[in-house]
Amino acid sequence: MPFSYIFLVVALFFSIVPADVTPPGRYDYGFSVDLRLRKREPSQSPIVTGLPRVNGTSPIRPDIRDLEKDEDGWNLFILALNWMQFTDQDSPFSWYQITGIHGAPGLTWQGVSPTAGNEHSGYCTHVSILFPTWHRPYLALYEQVLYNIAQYIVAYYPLELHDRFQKAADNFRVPYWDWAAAPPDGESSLPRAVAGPSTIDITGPNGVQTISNPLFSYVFRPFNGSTFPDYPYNTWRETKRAPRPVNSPNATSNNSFVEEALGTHLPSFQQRLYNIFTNYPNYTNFSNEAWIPSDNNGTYDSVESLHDAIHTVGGGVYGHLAIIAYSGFDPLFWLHHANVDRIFAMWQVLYNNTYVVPQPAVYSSHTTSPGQTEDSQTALTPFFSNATHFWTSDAVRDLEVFNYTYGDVFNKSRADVVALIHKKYGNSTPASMFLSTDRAHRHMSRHAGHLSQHTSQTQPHRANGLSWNSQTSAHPPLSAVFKGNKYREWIANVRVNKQAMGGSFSIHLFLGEAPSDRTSWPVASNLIGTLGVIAHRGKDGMHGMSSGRMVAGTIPMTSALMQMVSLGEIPSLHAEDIVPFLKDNLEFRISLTNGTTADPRDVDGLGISIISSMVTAPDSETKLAEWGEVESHFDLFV
Ligand SMILES: *[C@@H]1O[C@H](CO)[C@@H](O)[C@H](O)[C@H]1NC(C)=O
Ligand SMILES: *[C@@H]1O[C@H](CO)[C@@H](O)[C@H](O)[C@H]1NC(C)=O
Ligand SMILES: *[C@@H]1O[C@H](CO)[C@@H](O)[C@H](O)[C@H]1NC(C)=O
Ligand SMILES: *[C@@H]1O[C@H](CO)[C@@H](O)[C@H](O)[C@H]1NC(C)=O
Ligand SMILES: *[C@@H]1O[C@H](CO)[C@@H](O)[C@H](O)[C@H]1NC(C)=O
Ligand SMILES: *[C@@H]1O[C@H](CO)[C@@H](O)[C@H](O)[C@H]1NC(C)=O
Ligand SMILES: *[C@@H]1O[C@H](CO)[C@@H](O)[C@H](O)[C@H]1NC(C)=O
Ligand SMILES: *[C@@H]1O[C@H](CO)[C@@H](O)[C@H](O)[C@H]1NC(C)=O
Ligand SMILES: *[C@@H]1O[C@H](CO)[C@@H](O)[C@H](O)[C@H]1NC(C)=O
Ligand SMILES: *[C@@H]1O[C@H](CO)[C@@H](O)[C@H](O)[C@H]1NC(C)=O
Ligand SMILES: *[C@@H]1O[C@H](CO)[C@@H](O)[C@H](O)[C@H]1NC(C)=O
Ligand SMILES: *[C@@H]1O[C@H](CO)[C@@H](O)[C@H](O)[C@H]1NC(C)=O
Ligand SMILES: [Cu+2]
Repeated sequence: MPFSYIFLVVALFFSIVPADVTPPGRYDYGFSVDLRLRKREPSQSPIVTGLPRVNGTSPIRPDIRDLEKDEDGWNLFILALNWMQFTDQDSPFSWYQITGIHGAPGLTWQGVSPTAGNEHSGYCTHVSILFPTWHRPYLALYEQVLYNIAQYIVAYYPLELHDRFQKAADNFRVPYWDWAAAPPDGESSLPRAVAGPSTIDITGPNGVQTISNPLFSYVFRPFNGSTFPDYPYNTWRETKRAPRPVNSPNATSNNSFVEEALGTHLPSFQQRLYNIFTNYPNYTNFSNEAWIPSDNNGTYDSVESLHDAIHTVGGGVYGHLAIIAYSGFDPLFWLHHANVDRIFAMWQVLYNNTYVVPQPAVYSSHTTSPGQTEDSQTALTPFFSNATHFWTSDAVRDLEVFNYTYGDVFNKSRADVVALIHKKYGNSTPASMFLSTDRAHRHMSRHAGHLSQHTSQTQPHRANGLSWNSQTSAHPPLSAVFKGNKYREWIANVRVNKQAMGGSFSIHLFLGEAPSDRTSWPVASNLIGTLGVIAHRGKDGMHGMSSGRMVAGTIPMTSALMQMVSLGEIPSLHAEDIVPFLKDNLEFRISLTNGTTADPRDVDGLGISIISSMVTAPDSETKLAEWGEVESHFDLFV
C-alpha cells in the first residue's frame, strides 16, 4: 500500500506540529495523503442495498452510550459524520442533500421528480400510515452512506491498524438514542456529545485532533437563506436547539435547557411508550397520529405522536428539530429516528399479524398529494431498491432485509421483548410496582384493596405549592392503587388541528397552577406532560395544505397521580378520589415555537378529555398488562 507508506512519513512529520495549527473543522487526515486522494471519494450508490453481514449475522445498531465506550467504533462514527457534513452540498450524498430529503429545501433527489403541486415539499410522510415504514429505508440510506465513508477512512490508518479498524468499520451501524430509558446516574437524557461543546477531540488516522462536533449541530457550508425562508432561521448558518436569546440572529443553542426539559418529561415518555406497547395491537392505531373518530376513546396515542413530543422538547422554542421541514438537518434527528425504528421493531415482535392497510394521505409529500391512497405497496420515494424500483412497506417489513438489527429484538422471543419493556420502560407504571411486590404481600393487599373502596370524599383543594415533583418516584401503599390485581390508568386525550397555529406548538398539562413564566413550562416541577405537535410552517404555506388535519395524542397522568397518593394528597388512585381532584387541579397552557402563547379558544379543533381504563397487572414480567374498557370522565376543554 503506497498510500500508507506516504502516510506514515507524513504522519511522523506532522506529529511535531502544534495541534492548534488547524482551526477546528474537518478532521485532517494528513496533508499529502489528503491531496493525493482528494479527487477520490467513498463510492456511494442511490440504491439502498443494506450492508454486508458480518460472520453470517446482522450487526447491531448500538445505544449511543454503548458506542461511546467502544473507542474504535466511536472514533469511526464521529469521523464519518464529520466527513459527511463537510462533503460538498452539491453531492447527493452530502449531509445537506441526504438530510434535505426529509423536508426543506424540497429538493429533488436523484431525479425522483415531484408530482404536480408538490414541488416544494420534502419526501417525508407524516400523519400517514407510512410514517414508521418510510423512515426505515431512509435510515438505511443514511447508514449506508456513513458506512461507505467509514470503510474508506480505514485506508487512511497506518497499515498495522487496518485489521482493527476494518473490523470496526464492518460492524458499523448507526446508533440510537433511547429518550425513554432512565439515563445512567449523573448523566442527563441527552447523550453527552450531543449536548456539546461545539468541538470534539477525536483520535483518527492522523492522531488526536480537535474538530467541529458533528453531533452538536450541522453547519451549512454555505448557508443559503432560502433554505429556511423565515426569520430568524434565515440568519443562522447552523442548526440550533432551544436557541437563546430567543428570536435573535446571535442566538446559540441552550442544550442545558433541553436536558432539563427531557428529564422533566421522562416519566411521561415512559408511560406513553409502555401504554403504546401494551394497548396498541393494531398497526393503524399504533403507526400514526391521524385522529380517527370512533366509539373507542382508548387509542388516541401513536408512536408518531410520542415521537412528535421528542421533536418539540428536543428542539425547544425556535429549534430546528421542532419543525418538520427543518428537523432532518439536526444530527439529533438521526439518533431519535433510529430509536423510533427500534421501537417499531420491538412492537413488530409483539404484534406481527397487523401492518399497513390502505389509508388516504393527509399531507402532501414530494410525490404524494393529500387524499391519494397509500398502502403497503406504495413506493417509499426516493429510496431505490434497484435501478428501476423503490422500496415498499411490504419489502421493509422485516428489518433484517437491510442486514442490521437491534439488541432488543435480535434472537428474542415475544416474552423476552415484554420483559425488556418492563425493565426499561416500566418504572412509571403501577404494573411494575405490582410485579416487584412479592406474592405474599400482594395477597394481603388484595384484602386491603377492598377496604380502600370506602375512602370517602376528598376535600377538594389546590395542588399548587405541594412538593410534588415529576422526578421523584412514588411508593404509595398497594391498597391505594390496586383492587385485586387491577389498577386504573388515567389519561388525558387530546385532539387538535395540526395546522391550527401555522407552526408547531405544545399543549402543557399541569397538576396545580401553571407557572406564570411561560419559558419555564417545559421544565416545571408540576408538569404532568406535554403534547407536542410538530407542524409545517404556515397555515397554508409552502406545503400546500388545507384545513382539517386533525391529529390526536395522549398525556398519561397515572405517574403524577401516584405521586399525589404517596404524598397523602389523594387517598387512592380509584375513580371516586381522582375525578374530583382532577376537576379541581388540572390546568393546561399552550405555547408556540415562536415563543408566544395561545388562548385555547383560538386553537382550531382542540379537545381535551379525561378518560381511564382498568388495567390488569401482569403476574409475570414476561406478560403484558391487559387493558379493559375505556371510561370517559369529563372534558377539560371542548
Ligand atoms: C444481506 O444479507 C443477506 C443474507 O446473508 C445477503 O444475501 C445480502 O447480500 C446482504 N446484503 C448486502 C448488501 O451485503
Ligand atoms: C468474525 O469472527 C471471527 C471469529 O470469531 C473473529 O475473529 C472476527 O473478528 C469476526 N469478524 C468481524 C468483522 O467481526
Ligand atoms: C439559494 O437557493 C435559491 C433557491 O434554491 C437559489 O435560487 C439561489 O440561487 C441560491 N443562492 C445561492 C447564492 O446559491
Ligand atoms: C449580534 O451581535 C453583533 C456582534 O456582537 C452585534 O453587533 C449585534 O447588535 C447583535 N444583534 C442582535 C440582534 O443582538
Ligand atoms: C439555559 O438553560 C439553563 C437550564 O435551564 C438555564 O439555567 C439558563 O438560564 C439558560 N440560559 C439562557 C441563556 O437562557
Ligand atoms: C383502534 O383500536 C381500537 C381498539 O383497540 C379499535 O376498536 C379500533 O378499530 C382501532 N382503530 C383503527 C383505525 O384501527
Ligand atoms: C369519547 O369521548 C368524547 C369526548 O371527547 C365523548 O363525547 C364520547 O361520549 C366518548 N365516547 C365514548 C364511547 O365514551
Ligand atoms: C409471528 O410470530 C409467530 C411466533 O413467533 C411466528 O410463528 C409467525 O410466523 C410470525 N408471523 C409473521 C407474519 O411474521
Ligand atoms: C387494524 O385496523 C384496521 C383499520 O380499522 C383494520 O382494517 C385491520 O383489519 C385491523 N387489523 C387487525 C389485525 O385487527
Ligand atoms: C427491481 O425490483 C423489482 C421489484 O422487486 C423487480 O420486479 C425487478 O425485476 C427488479 N429489476 C431489476 C433490474 O433487478
Ligand atoms: C439465541 O438465544 C438462545 C437462547 O437464549 C441462545 O442459546 C443462542 O445462542 C442465541 N443465538 C445467537 C445466534 O445468539
Ligand atoms: C407567533 O405565531 C403566531 C401564530 O402563527 C402569530 O400570531 C404571532 O404573531 C407570532 N409571534 C411572533 C412574535 O412571531
Ligand atoms: Cu421525526
